[in-house]
Amino acid sequence: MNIDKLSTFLGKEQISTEPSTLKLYGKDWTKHFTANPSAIVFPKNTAEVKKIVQWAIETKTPLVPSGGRTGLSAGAYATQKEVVVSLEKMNQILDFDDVERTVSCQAGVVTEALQNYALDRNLYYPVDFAARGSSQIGGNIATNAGGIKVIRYGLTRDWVKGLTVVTGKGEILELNKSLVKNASGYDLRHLFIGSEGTLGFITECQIQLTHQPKELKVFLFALPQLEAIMEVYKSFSKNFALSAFEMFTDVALKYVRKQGHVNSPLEIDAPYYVLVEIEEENDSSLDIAMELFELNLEKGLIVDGTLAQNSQQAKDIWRLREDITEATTEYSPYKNDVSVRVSKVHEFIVSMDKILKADYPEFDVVWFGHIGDGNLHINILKPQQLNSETFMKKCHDVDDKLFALIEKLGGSISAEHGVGLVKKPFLHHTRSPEEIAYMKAIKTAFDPHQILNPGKML
Ligand code: 2HG
Ligand code: ZN
Repeated sequence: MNIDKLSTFLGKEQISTEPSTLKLYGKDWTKHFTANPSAIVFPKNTAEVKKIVQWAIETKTPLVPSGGRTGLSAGAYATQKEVVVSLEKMNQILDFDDVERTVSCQAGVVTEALQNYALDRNLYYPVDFAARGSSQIGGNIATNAGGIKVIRYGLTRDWVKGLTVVTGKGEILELNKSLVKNASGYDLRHLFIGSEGTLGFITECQIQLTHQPKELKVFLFALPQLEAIMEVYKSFSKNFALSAFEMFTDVALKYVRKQGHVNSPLEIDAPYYVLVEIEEENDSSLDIAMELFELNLEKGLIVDGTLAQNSQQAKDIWRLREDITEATTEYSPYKNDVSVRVSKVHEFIVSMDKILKADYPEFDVVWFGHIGDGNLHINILKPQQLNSETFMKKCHDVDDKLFALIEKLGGSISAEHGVGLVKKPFLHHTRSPEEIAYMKAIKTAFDPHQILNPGKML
């Protein structure tokens, strides 16, 4: 069997065909797919990844790169007997450069470990999201992960100074080598960021760290109507470089409350909630924020609100937003993760609300997201008695309308979760035929044997 040849360069403990391991590593957090890998391998360094790719070329074996498996677009699923290459044993932080404040890591370093490494040096890695405890930096780079601080700190892309990759031809490339300035032609590093494992394996990276923010203040506001969301956003973003502006609905809150871990600190229930986080940059920051809160209350744009008085209260407010995914996962949600430019958010949410109300009257629809950067998550919960196939068909019927709206507004069918298998049929709503043709040509240049994550994205 082909797989036996792997043991000529990998240890026994680095290869598994155990059914329970196949099941676990053959998938990510996406629902409605079935894992079916033929083996899982666990390389320990770039040289081993290179050998695995060479073996895959020789044996014509498709490979699926796998990180923390927290993806939500099935980008890390092996459904066709592929060999899954888990980077989890490549979890070492290799070096810290205290002149540049950059850190070199292997791809399997967990996001939270990197954040803590930065904190230990009085520094900050600002890309953050609820899956921080499991997601890995390589996967974050492969999907250009966003999360809750994009509005202030940008995406993963903005923090990657250099990459080591193994292409589909089995070559090792060192891209950008941590340079700040480098005008020597195409920046191939950026092709690999967000490539979802279709061009090569990201094995090591250099990540920029930054200074820690000053004290963060967290508000939770209850809003009486849809129209208030962007009005409140405008009033706060005019006065502050916001570090987060997140929204969720009463339906989302209902599921988080049901879990029983955390409750709303507000006295009044409302259809919409926003979480606003600001950095207390100077002595008057908090006064200005409180004045804005009052003003919005007077205008009726906010009906209730609270400011976290300590870090525990701030954490609890954040949990109301961050726990939504976990609180709804048992309902096998069908997920959309869409974006429009920020100035179109209002038009988008008003039209989207109409579509959802008209087309999903029988389903619980949970919507929430990073509305300050134009990204909305729409989760349709599957009623228990409905089978997966019928449910998915209904979801796709509505997708047509939703994506037509996205296309009209010049938005994206995937803001931060990636294309994977889930959004592949809809890519044309966001990318022109010419763009898709260039994407395919780029894929072929780096992976001429089509062994890397075949069937994903394109
Ligand atoms: C979040 O923003 C994640 O919490 C997950 O991107 C979103 O579950 C989702 O749809
Ligand atoms: Zn998100």
